[in-house]
Amino acid sequence: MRVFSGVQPTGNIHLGNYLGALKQFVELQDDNECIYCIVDLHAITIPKDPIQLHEHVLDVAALYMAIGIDPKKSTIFVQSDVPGHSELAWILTCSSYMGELSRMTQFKDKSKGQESAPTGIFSYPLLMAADILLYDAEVVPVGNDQKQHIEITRDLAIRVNNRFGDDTFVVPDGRFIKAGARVMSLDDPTSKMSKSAESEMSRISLLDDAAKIKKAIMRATTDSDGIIKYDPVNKPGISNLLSIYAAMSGESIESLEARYAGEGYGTLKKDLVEVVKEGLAPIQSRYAEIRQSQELIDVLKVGAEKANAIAEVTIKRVKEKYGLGIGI
Ligand code: ATP
Ligand code: LTN
Repeated sequence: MRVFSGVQPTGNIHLGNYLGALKQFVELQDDNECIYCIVDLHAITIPKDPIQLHEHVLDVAALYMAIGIDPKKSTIFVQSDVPGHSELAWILTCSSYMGELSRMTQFKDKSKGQESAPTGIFSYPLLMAADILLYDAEVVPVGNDQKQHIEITRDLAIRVNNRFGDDTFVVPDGRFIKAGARVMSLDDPTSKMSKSAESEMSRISLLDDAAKIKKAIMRATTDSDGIIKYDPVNKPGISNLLSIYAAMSGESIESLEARYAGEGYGTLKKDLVEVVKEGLAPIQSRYAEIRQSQELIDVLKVGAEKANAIAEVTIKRVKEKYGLGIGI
């Protein structure tokens, strides 16, 4: 199957992004044709410092490789290096409705009805649909928060296919992460771990050093009844730590509950610090090596060439359907 997904180059890639999305990217690459993108055009929907944006693009690319995405198996590239994304986004804009875009929860949350809401936030889903449809992707691994974006991508593909024929677009399916893979904030376990949360103690970023990992975990909010039990509704803090522990170590939550029965939260936290440190150490050392190597730039160049070769075929086909250009 052809798999496509993307991550925004916004820095602070955290355990939630890793366990919820990126780890799946690695697992899928053995049996599928995977294309992984760094979506810098999406990042500029909110103004970014150009130097920092460029650094973040390379950070994410290096992280992709450091977690195990193998450029020999998967295509890794930067969205703005393939002009087809912007081109198809415009064509899709002309097959979309103001109403359906206005109903997107991300737009409603971020625009809050203001006159000054950026147009890029409004048309964000069309660029995301273009990303996916450009590569005839069949499967799109993403977090649950992206469900609405996958739905509108499908609606657009079906709408265009109804007009021009089923050979225009492949209608993609989302592959959503399980509820347990949702990592919650460490200092407020009722909200999700997020890149944009102000408090550094709310998250563990993949590149955090040992001291920061220790501090964030040891300070993580828990309840006061002292019982180590997985119960996300009544005990969100300890449940979050158990699920991070399980995801990082491969041990089941039941087995952890049994092993820590009768122990205090401090013991569990101390052990979790070690598990997270050990889990991230190999990623961090690979990252340090890749981030400064020429190999990184070479991988992105080859990736952009491979992506362009696929994208050009789709753009030609779609332009023909719409009657655009002179067929060159
Ligand atoms: P923001 O701070 O803007 O909310 P984010 O941390 O949610 O950002 P994204 O770039 O929107 O990060 O997400 C990248 C991928 O990681 C998406 O597929 C998303 O669903 C997933 N993801 C993000 N946060 C979590 C989380 N806490 N648990 C599991 N998966 C997550
Ligand atoms: N909107 C996504 C990022 C994204 C994406 C994509 C994911 C942009 N284009 C195409 C999958 C496929 C996010 O915020 N996580």
